[in-house]
Amino acid sequence: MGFVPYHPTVVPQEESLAAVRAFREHMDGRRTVRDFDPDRTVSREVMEEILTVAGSAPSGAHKQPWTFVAIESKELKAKIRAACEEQEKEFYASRITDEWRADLEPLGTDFVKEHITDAPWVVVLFAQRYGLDADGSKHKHYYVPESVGIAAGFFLTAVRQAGLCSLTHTPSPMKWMAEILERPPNEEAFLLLPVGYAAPDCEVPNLGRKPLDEFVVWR
Ligand code: IYR
Repeated sequence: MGFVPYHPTVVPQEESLAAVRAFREHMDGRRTVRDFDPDRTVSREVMEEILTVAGSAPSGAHKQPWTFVAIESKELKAKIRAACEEQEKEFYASRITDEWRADLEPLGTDFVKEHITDAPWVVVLFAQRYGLDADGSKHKHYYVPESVGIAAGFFLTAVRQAGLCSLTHTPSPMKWMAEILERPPNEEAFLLLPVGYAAPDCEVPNLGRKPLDEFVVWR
């Protein structure tokens, strides 16, 4: 591998504040969207850029322990939706606790998952618990949830930059996902991320975010 010189673009201190403030305002506008416009498509080219950003995330020992399955096929999306809804039906009917139900109430979620068939793309992010070469040999991956979580964050940020919306959906358990998508045994489904345009009549919960002094400690 070796080393190469690295000279990142230097932003002068006086421009730094305006630059990060503009980005902060842009990111402030990101919302989790559950109502997608089924009539607006997103090109594969746009998806490639978003996924390239996601794949640029740092990872344990640079193992890049993620696989993004980008699904456009209507049949496959319908199959995944049916499997998710079967799972979620059981969750909302019996597995959910009273406290959990109360916590989800303001978000208005239920077992119906239109977003999986309405969004033009559904990306399923898999975590590679270990590396598996074509010859069947295994090798170690490190800090897998941390690495895959960071890649998901990069993905959501790129989706926002592209003027699109997404949602982090975590049907659980999700063992069947690897079967539907024919993934190898080292891969475990981590997140389901629909991507598309918000429907014209889309609404989101009227929620705010914690102010800095509630989640930052300065020392
Ligand atoms: N996975 C379920 C329930 C759910 C759980 C949490 I925590 C949420 O923030 C939202 C939903 C579902 O997708 O409906």
